[in-house]
Amino acid sequence: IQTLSGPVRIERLSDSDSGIIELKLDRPEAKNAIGKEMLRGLQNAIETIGNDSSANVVVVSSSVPKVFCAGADLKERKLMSASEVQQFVNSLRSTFSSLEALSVPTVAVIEGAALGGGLEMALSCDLRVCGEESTFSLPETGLAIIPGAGGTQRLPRIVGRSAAKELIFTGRRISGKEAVSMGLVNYCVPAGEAHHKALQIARDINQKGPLAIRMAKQAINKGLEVDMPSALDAEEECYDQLLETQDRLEGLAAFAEKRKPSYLGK
Ligand code: CO8
Repeated sequence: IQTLSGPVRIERLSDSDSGIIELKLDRPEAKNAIGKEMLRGLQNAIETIGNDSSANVVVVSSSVPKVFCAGADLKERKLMSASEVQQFVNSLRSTFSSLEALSVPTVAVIEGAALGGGLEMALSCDLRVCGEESTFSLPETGLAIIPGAGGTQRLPRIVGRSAAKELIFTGRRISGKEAVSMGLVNYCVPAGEAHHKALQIARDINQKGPLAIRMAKQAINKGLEVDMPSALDAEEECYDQLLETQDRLEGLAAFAEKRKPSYLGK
């Protein structure tokens, strides 16, 4: 896999972890704030991962200590006209939607601050793991805007409308412990251990039938957007796509032979 450099890097792990891709935010001077260059980096990284059929799971993290992402680059934004802001935010929206739409699971690792657009990026991932010293907030209303890169829609779908409204109306910063108690993150672990925990989860996912994981993600995501009968149809369609796969037969053979399955993704 191509290793992208600049404020966004991607790296593939090796050997038995080779289906795991790391996407790392690395703009220390601005606490990973998302400006134009960072946005381009994210777009390239997501496109590269989307075109890589051997990727099975993506871990999204920060290389900068004590911060996941400080949100939109407020210094760059101050210099933009309203139409430039609109264009930028539109690109940010579609970038987060492409992240969400990756066919493979994504796990965000939060150690430190996940604020504004930074939290919206984490909300576009499938799972979130944080360190205890993390803080989460959507401070946009304090800046006289609203979370406009998916925050008003993805947050209530994850934590429920009441909790989401309180966080968005007040901009309150919450801790990792509170985040896990409201279901905003899947796990809150001691500070510094979130990446390790996310890798454990990624390894578990990477052992499973790769096509099954893709179909499970697709069935869940499609189903949540539609009524129940259509959702069950979506599940059936995804299930049916696995019936003719070699991996399904391998799963049955491995069970009968009491060994670990060896999946090929076909
Ligand atoms: N943009 C630009 N620069 C930033 C940002 C940012 N969001 N955040 C931090 N920086 C810069 C600081 O200005 C500082 O630069 P300098 O050294 O030149 O003074 C440098 O990063 C280090 O920052 P701190 O000294 O503040 O570092 P700390 O470790 O003390 O604190 C924090 C780190 C907690 C991240 C703190 O910097 C902070 O609170 N930042 C502001 C975060 C914020 O308010 N983000 C929300 C932005 S709004 C948003 O994301 C909306 C996006 C949705 C798009 C849709 C809109 C319609």
